[in-house]
Amino acid sequence: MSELKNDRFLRALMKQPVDTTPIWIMRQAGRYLPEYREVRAKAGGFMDLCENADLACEVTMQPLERYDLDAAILFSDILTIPDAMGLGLYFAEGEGPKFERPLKTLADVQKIAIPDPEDELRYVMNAVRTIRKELNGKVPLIGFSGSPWTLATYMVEGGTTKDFGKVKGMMFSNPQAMHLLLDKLAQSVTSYLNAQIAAGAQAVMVFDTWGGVLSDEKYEEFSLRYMQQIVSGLTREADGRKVPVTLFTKGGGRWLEKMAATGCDALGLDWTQDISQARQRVGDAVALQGNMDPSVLYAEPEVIKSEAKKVLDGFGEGPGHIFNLGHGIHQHIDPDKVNVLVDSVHEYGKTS
Ligand code: 1CP
Repeated sequence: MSELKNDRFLRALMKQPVDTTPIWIMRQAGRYLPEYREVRAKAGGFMDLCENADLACEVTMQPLERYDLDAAILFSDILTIPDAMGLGLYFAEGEGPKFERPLKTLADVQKIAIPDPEDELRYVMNAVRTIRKELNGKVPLIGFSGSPWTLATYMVEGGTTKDFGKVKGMMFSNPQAMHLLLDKLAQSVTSYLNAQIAAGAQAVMVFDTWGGVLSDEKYEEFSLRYMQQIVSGLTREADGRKVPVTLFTKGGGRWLEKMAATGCDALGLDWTQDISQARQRVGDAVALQGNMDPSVLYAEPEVIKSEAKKVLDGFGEGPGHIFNLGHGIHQHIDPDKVNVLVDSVHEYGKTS
């Protein structure tokens, strides 16, 4: 494998000194980019993009051609695992992801099997291998998965939800079914991420987008415990380098210490958390990734620069910060605004 030319991102995740703060952006390949919309229209559907290694590679590279980003992220989706479990993922136009066969009962959960990442999910591993080759050491490649709880919400609800009625209903009325599902998902995520690492992913991130809707007690029992199981089962070194793992619970500000205690290397922060307070709470244990409000990118360049500076100043001096938005970039952002952000983080990050 080729030598890594820019390892700022990996160094920051390991809390090693860097020349300036590294930056990447959640959902950096996506609908705000006209070149993405073009390839997606040609491919037919979103899953057609994910299942074709050359197209997945092309859209992964698109933001790196426009911006001086310090990491690439595999173009795929968290819902590949439930799809491989046989739930029948489809995208209804304008409605987001849906499943043909959501899980309703313990018997449904008992029937699902743990997918073999080099079989049902081989298309993802092929994309990882193709992207690593194409990157040729330019920047590191991030692999990812959803957290068991977050995947379970889609699998039980059958799609996006606002009230989490069905999945919380199962959690309260049939905890045995929920725990069996979460355990199967934790095993699946662990082997899926380890396969991505074997295929060439140089860091991994677990997206717990919906952990924040749980109470303290339920978060520990139904989300954190299974992320802990994953962290404990991951390959932590490959090709003579550490493979850092980042946990991101959106709305998880209450639980940073507990998340850090899983043994992960970094925590993703959403924008509702104060990064300097977060650092005081956990800074020695883990690196921090985040956390500018994605909506700042609707504002003029001067506002973007001053808000980015606030995040950098908030983290303060010393290593262990990866700049990012507090959640994915919005669809209607002007792509030129991203250049303003990336360049100002690199410029101002030199002194902080
Ligand atoms: O119409 C389209 O072109 C599809 C839109 C789209 C895209 C671009 C979806 C469907 N997924 C993706 C890519 C994607 N999803 C990436 C690619 C890499 C990158 O960041 O550039 C990643 C990391 C994800 C992860 C993902 N998918 C999450 C976790 C992160 C987060 O944003 O909270 C979640 C919750 C999903 C589910 C999903 N898939 C797609 C959509 C629109 C959604 C969200 C649905 C919802 O809000 O419930």
